[in-house]
This record gives sequence, structure tokens and C-alpha cells, in this order.
Amino acid sequence: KGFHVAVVGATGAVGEQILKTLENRNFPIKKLTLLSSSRSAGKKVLYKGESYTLQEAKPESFEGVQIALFSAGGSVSKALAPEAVKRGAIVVDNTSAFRMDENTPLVVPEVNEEDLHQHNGIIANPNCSTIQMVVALEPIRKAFGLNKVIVSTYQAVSGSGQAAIEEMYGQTKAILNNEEFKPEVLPVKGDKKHYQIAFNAIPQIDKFVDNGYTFEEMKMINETKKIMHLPELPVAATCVRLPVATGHSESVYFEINKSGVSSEEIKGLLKEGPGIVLQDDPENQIYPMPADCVGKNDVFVGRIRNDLDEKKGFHMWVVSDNLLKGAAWNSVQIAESLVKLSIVK
Ligand code: 11C
Repeated sequence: KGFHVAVVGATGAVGEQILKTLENRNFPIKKLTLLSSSRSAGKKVLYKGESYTLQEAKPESFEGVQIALFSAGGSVSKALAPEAVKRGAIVVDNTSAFRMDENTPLVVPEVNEEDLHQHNGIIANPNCSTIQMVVALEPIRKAFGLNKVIVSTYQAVSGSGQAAIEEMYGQTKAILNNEEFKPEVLPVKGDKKHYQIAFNAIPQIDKFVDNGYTFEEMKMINETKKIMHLPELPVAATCVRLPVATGHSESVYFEINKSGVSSEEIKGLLKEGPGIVLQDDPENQIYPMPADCVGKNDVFVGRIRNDLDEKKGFHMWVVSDNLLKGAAWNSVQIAESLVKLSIVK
């Protein structure tokens, strides 16, 4: 017994991890259909030792598909996710195409798994930097409520895809060899200017919107409110790209509804929090770092401290593999929840 599963965008940075994660989790698959844009069609990939040839994704490709995991960009999802749904599939969409649509649940299973019951065919997987933050905030919200969140991110280039990873390594080599190079991908493929990422920090992820924030920052703000069911929660974000291949880091300031809570109490909550690994021992220099988190599904939290002035304020440092909990693992986890809750049968 198993399901007919389709993966759309199977050769991308996230798609590759989706296949690996399905394999590692031994997800019950009766038939696997691997789809891509026309550009990647014909490429071969391995799943459980078997070779699959990617087919160009078309509406008819979804006949008989029960679960479709999309990660081939927003325009592909916009065009084909409704076609998959029309043919009876439940879509788990990794792009931002449907996230803020009020009929589409936006789900992080540790936070709002029950929202899956409200689906209308499509379930949106949140942005990577949002996911790891809400996993860390949820046990705190449950115990004490949340009054405010201010986050600054230190994000890895793999968030921007395969070409950005190659650009970072290429520039690093060029700089070390004293060679010329021309930035062409980061901060955003389609924007007017491109900047060096090697040995640099770029305070722009995705394009600017008209309020001075970037789209990545607005995703963190709007998605957090939606996932946590806190539409009035004040959230502010500053998102920065660093020359790290994989693993997003975040400095998160939050205020709770109660005074007099110690950082030890917050640590106790996080230690028991689902999907969280607490790494917080300053005396022994224990704290999360992206290099240690690559390849792991958990969200790692450390550096938890009371604010020195604001009695309800705290600071913490949150790190996770942006391609796993931030994307592939959260998507496969949603698929597992759909099976567990008998939403897909
Ligand atoms: C980044 N967070 O690091 C982005 C990538 O909305 O799923 C994820 C884009 C998205 O560049």
C-alpha cells in the first residue's frame, strides 16, 4: 500500500532534498512521477537506486496523482497546482504563490497541523526563514503568549537556489586566485543590480516592495501572523544574505505577556518543544551554528537571554537547514500529516 506521489522540480536545490527526504523517511510510495520544466525534462535522477527520467510537467501529468509536491517556482505552481487539484491530487506547494491566499492553509506541523483539515486541494509550505522561527516561538507562545517579535536573519545562499551556490563558490575561487568576476545572480536574479556575495553580507533578499522592506521580510512578517493565528502580533524583520552555503541563522527578539519569567524557564520550554534541539551552554561555548545543522531536520536554538531593560523581552539564536526544515522536510512532514490524519487516503 502506498500513494501515487509526484515531485515537480525534482532537480532543483529543494527538489533534490525532497527526494532524499522521501527516501530517508521511507514514505509510502506506490508510484513516483518526477516532473520538471521543459528545460530539465529528460534528465535522469535516482530514487531508491532506481533511475527515473524527468518528464515535462503538463496538466495531464497529474492524472492519478494523490500527492503532488511542488518546488519549481511560483509561476509553475500558479499554472499547474490547480490542474493537479482538478485531477484529484492534494498539492503541497513550496513556493509563495498561494501562501497568503485565505483559502489555503499555511502549515508548519509543530505549530498548526490542524489547519490541514481546512484545505481546498492546496497546502502551502511557508518560507524557510519563517518556518524555523515559528517552530522556536510556538512553545513560548503556548506558555506565555507573544506581544512582539523582531528578527534579523543571516541567510544561506542555497535559499536562492543552485545558481547562487555556484556563484558563491565561483567568486570565492576567483577572489583567492586574483581573478575578475561578474556577479550575476545575487541578491535577486531578476533585479537591476547584482552584488558580490563571497566575503560579503547583502542586506537584500528578494525584491523590495513599496514600504522599504524586501519581499523576504514581508514573508516573515505576514506568514508568522498567519501560521500562529496572531493577526495583530507586531513583527519586524531584517533579512541579510551571508556567504554560507546552507543553514539559515536568526537573531530573534520577542516579548511575552508576563513579567518575571527567567531565561531558564524559556530554555525549559524549548528543550521540550517539538522539532527543537536546545544548544545553550555559554560556559562551554555551546550554541547552534549552520555548519553543524546541515543535513538535520531539527531547529536548533541557543543564546537565550533576558533583555536587560525590557522585563518581558528575550533574545535567542535560531539555526536550521533551510533546505530541510525550511523546505523539503517541512513538505514531506506535511505529507506525513496528511496520511496520519487520513486527509489523503
Ligand atoms: C531565501 N527564503 O533564503 C528564501 C528562499 O519563498 O520559498 C525561499 C523562497 C520561498 O532566499
